[in-house]
Amino acid sequence: MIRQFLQFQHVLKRNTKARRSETSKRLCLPHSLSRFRTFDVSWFCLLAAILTAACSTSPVPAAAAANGTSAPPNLLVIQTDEHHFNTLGCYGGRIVATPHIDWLAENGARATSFYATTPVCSPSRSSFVSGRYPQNTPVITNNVPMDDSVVTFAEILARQGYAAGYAGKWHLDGSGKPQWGPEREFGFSDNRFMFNRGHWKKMEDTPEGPRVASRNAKDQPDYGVAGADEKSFTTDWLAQKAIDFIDVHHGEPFCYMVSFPDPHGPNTVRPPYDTMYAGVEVPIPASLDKTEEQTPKWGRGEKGVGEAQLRKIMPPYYGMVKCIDDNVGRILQSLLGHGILEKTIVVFTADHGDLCGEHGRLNKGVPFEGSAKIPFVIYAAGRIPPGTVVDEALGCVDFLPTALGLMGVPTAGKEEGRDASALFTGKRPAGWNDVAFLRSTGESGWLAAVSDRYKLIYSPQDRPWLFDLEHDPQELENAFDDPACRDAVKRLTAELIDYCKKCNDPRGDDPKMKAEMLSALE
Ligand SMILES: [Ca+2]
Repeated sequence: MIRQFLQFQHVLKRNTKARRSETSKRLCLPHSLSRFRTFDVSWFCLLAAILTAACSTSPVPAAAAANGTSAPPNLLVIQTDEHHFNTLGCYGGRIVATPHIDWLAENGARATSFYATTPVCSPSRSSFVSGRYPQNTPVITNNVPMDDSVVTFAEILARQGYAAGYAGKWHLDGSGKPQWGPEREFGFSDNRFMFNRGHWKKMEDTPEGPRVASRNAKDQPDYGVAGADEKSFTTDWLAQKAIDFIDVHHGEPFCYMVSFPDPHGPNTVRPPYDTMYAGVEVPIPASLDKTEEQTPKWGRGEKGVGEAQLRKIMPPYYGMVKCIDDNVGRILQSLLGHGILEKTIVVFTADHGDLCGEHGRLNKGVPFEGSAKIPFVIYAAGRIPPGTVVDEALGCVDFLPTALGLMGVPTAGKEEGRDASALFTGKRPAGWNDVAFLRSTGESGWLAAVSDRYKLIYSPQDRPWLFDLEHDPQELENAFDDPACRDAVKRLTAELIDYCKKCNDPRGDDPKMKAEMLSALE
């Protein structure tokens, strides 16, 4: 046990060092003593937590190896909302210590180019649960109800005998708000704690069922956080629902998704997280103030955000992330306590990002990295080698075929995403096509093809843009006309044309974009 603890310590130290170097290289975050102090305090807590876990249960990796892959694994998906990947340690974050999410990455896999198929809530979620592109679910923008014919991963697994449930924000049943336990379950048969919409902060259980505990003067639910504690704060309350489900179903195959509405605004969180990062030096993105020439037309028109506002709104955002990580720890501890962590595939991801000031913007909706790239961490003992890093571009649409591929369960055959499970198990197939497709909601109309290195965007508003993410990680220069990028432009354009045909994307018929695509092939 002590030997294993020392191994953990060694591995985590090595990864921390690598992360610091990666962070300064890729994200240009300024180093600050106060931030390291914050990290080091949490680091100490992390070691204590690991020691506790190591002493109270069997060693996870050894048990995983012994367990093999014969039994049907459980699937547990933890999703956040509007979450910038770089707030997590395993994605280079240095402000918030996220030992539990990092543990999943270090003992499983981390995807470094995983994208929201549409970087807006409802469409992204529809692709994630169905493996289909948003136009075919047909949730192309927020509040469109998902079609009855859509088959989710929960429905496929329920047909295989899995107990299935969901807690938290769903956003696929129209505009109802909060709308508890939507009638259409899509296979998540225990959806008592699913709500359609809203960023509620305080929940309660009543004899009539769950409800938002914070109420306005007219007794309507509101986003108030006053009085929320470790039981009623929404993140804690939802994590408890996941734990309750595990307590009931740990002896049979199960599939559960818990969808936290944080760290989406409002940027408020319960104590002690509300003041935990009050003194931290908020990094100011290099792209906060950029020229109009550096800004594609599809990236303009927002009111913008300044340094002072970022310094005010980011500390509670970090607090929300810390609360999420602590609750991921609680859920993992529950799996450990029942002896089923090694039998459970655990996924941590988000519906889309939050620019957090990058490109002078907040929120999402554009194809920039902070908006469209999301964390995707997956732990599957005995299936995914610890410390796996998948750099190939993937999207939400690829989740269902990939997860079921890892589980050895056939899909419904309606999916448009790809089974990328071989990338995660280290058996990279020869000739894997490194491309993911992204599309905007209707308002903007852009269409993008992304690889590990390049991002090509066509839009009705502007000429095509190409970002070379290796040479220009801040996405400030249009490399479309760079002769060195000619092959990348041609390849990604051909892929995009093919995708539009195969996946019924009407953007391929936009006269301006179509002409530009054909011209790029010449
Ligand atoms: Ca969202």
